[in-house]
Amino acid sequence: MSAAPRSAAPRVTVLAGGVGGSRFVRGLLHQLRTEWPAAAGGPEESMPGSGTAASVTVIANTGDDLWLAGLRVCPDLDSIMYALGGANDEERGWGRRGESERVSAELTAYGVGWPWFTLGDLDLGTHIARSSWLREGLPLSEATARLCARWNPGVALLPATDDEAETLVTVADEAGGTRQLHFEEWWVRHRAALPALAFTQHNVERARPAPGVLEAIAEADVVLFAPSNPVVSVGTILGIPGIADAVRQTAAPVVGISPIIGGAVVRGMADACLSAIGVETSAVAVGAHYGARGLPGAGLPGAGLLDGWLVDSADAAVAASAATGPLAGIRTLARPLWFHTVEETAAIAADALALAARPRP
Ligand code: FO1
Repeated sequence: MSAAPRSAAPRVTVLAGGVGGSRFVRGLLHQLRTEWPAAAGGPEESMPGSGTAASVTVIANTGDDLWLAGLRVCPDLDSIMYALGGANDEERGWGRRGESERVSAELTAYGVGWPWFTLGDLDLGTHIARSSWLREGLPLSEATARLCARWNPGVALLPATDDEAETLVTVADEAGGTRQLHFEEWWVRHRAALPALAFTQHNVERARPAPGVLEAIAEADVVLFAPSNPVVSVGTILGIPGIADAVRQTAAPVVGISPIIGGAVVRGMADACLSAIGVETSAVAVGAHYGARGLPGAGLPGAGLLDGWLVDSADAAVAASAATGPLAGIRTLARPLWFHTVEETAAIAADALALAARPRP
């Protein structure tokens, strides 16, 4: 990390999915405000929603996005915006607190939308506002900025791209062939129970990083991969042409936090995604999949991306033994990665920042 003077909080850019990503970023903000209260806009008590942007930029996955009932729905952007703006439904991890579903029932009565994908009444306000701005010709990044002007998430929230590059899941069909589903149908309707044969990002070759994304990576003091799904969240962000190379080329150290603990996913169904791309569900395998920066990447095409990799204490021994093998070139740190409270998450973020600050060998 370039020697950010003690008075200034480091500029941190996080690649994140929705639910796990927003919980991690909340801890990161807590940590930055604790270490740099002046620079980060005062104590957390005034957050969330005080509008004091810390030095954090979140690049959010947009592969889950879809048109539904004529509206553009952006699950990961909204999960992060609501969670950091203090409006999310903590139990579900998505959607709005205190939600109702009167309009959704009407849509179902008309056979509009997906009956198994609930668009809450308050949430619909977000989708209607975003869709109206998109119809005026505004890019998703501008619509997101306008939504955030109300919620004040305390970060710069950027979609990975303004273009539509939706994640499609290839599954076997009944006739011995294959068919493609939108990620949300596979994830919500089928709970990822249909074996995924492949994940593709529709039209991704035409997608470009949204304004500010490449700069946020190039100008960061630290780049972090949140403990989000390495295939359909961090992976789909990296799949937008130009973003992975920006990570490879940034002067900032790049540190990831494993979403896998002791061979089990922390949340969601990352294992169902990892098996589809032939990656074992382990902290070592995911770290090796991202690869060591400057060395030939194991999983992603091209050189690796990571300088550092946080694994849970349960994976300390296996990570240490992998230091000369699959994790060669990546500095690993083993520490508890289960997090339930903001303080626990802040401690993880602190260790990630400390690992980033260690001089490179
Ligand atoms: N997840 C569900 O399990 N069931 C739902 O009905 C559902 C609706 C929904 C509506 C808007 C939105 O932004 C997210 C929604 N989600 C729902 C969550 C969504 O599947 C996840 O947030 C991500 O796409 C997966 O990380």
